[in-house]
Amino acid sequence: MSDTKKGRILLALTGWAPDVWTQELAKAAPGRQVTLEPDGETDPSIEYAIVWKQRPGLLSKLPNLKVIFSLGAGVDHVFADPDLPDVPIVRVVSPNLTTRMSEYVVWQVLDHHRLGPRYRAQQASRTWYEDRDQKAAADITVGIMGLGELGRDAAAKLQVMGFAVTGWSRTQKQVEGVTCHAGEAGLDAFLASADIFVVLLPLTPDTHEILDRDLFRRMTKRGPLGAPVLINAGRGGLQNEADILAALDEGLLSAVTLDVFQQEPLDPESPFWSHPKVTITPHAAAASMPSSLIAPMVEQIDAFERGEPLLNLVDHKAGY
Ligand code: NDP
Ligand code: OXD
Repeated sequence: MSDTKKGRILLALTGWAPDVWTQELAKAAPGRQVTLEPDGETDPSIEYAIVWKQRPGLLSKLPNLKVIFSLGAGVDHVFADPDLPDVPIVRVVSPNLTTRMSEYVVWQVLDHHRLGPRYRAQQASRTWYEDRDQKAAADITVGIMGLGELGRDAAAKLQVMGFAVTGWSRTQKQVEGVTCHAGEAGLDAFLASADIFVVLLPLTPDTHEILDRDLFRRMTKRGPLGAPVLINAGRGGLQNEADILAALDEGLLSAVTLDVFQQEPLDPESPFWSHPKVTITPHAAAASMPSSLIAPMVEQIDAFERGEPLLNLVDHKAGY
């Protein structure tokens, strides 16, 4: 039976089927009332909103909204609403998601390091060509853009494989075994430091299309892979897609893996699909899983109602 004294939850999703989420909410919060958008507009009993790409203007109409929970680690989809109310935003920080993201990063770094794209092309053309100039992981430096929850875990796991790791963040960080650079002042040294660049940045006004021709030009071309490899598992809005294609054709980049795109799903006509130097995954690096995300959110709501502080809060000013 639902307890009407407990704040009601609004679930507002775009592009994701709601059933698995409502089922998980029913399991994790049996005593709490849940409304599925588009119902609930202006409902004064709604105190919490759990969202993925909520409809712009929706949240500002809720008179008693206390907290917004993002169903992603990234919150650019929440800030895309120009009428966002000024309430705390909690984002996903989950060991389950972090682990899957690091699996993706290690998989893609190893794939480029161990010439996966070349061997798949050779197989397609039935070509037997043995490369005798094999590098070890220790010969390769991986540069991680974004040393947050995901970047730090990926850095640790890449080091276990033997890679040297450098990193870049907004504010100076200290991460074991990682040469850390920060801010605009540290960007050139960072870009000169690595052979494979892994992007785990949030999309904010400061990082919008940071992956452009100018940045690729500043990356080192002296490493064992020749031109650098780019792996973007952050957000599509971080990348200038025309510049990536031009950089591949000009040899500023040797190969890219893209999990995220400016427009998702990626247009079937996009040149990325058939480019021989491009590996595509469909925003699948680390999916948000109801089974691992909903129970901790409900626990946070219960704790908040007991007067405890919210965890994993987003900085509204920084945008992440
Ligand atoms: P965090 O907020 O924990 O870390 C973000 C990192 O980026 C921090 O190190 C931060 O610096 C750095 N950063 C932010 N702005 C700048 C800037 N202007 N210049 C340099 N560095 C900057 O985020 P997470 O690690 O949890 O997640 C990162 C992103 O990964 C998410 O925002 C999301 O977009 C993406 N993601 C993608 C998924 C997928 O399936 N493809 C799944 C999950 C997340 P500082 O340390 O100084 O704050
Ligand atoms: C996220 C995502 O931000 O899945 O968590 O992209």
